[in-house]
Amino acid sequence: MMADKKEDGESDAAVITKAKPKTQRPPLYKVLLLNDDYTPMEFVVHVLERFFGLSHSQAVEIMLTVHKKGVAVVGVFSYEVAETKVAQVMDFARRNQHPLQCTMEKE
Ligand code: TYC
Repeated sequence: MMADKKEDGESDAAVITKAKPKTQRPPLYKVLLLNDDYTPMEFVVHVLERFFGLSHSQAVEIMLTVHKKGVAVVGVFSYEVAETKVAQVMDFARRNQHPLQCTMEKE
């Protein structure tokens, strides 16, 4: 074979392969608050401050978004944290006899 004759399928194109380590991040979950016609606005604001650590103005803003649009994302958390927040909100609403609904969904 001649010195620089290529074998079948061989080319001069440079192939650069970089090992890309695939870091596995745990999936995140959005916690959603749903609107209803009965839960008082102040109660929702209190829930957002108490369980999500929001400032009063942030809490009012999100409550109003839910009130107008029907739903809003309150925060994004790991599965366990999201599950705990949903349980805390649902339990607190139930104990205060408000129909407030809080759910989570995979991001
Ligand atoms: N719509 C309710 C009212 O008019 C207020 C409200 C806001 C309820 C947000 C639930 O997630 C909610 N009193």
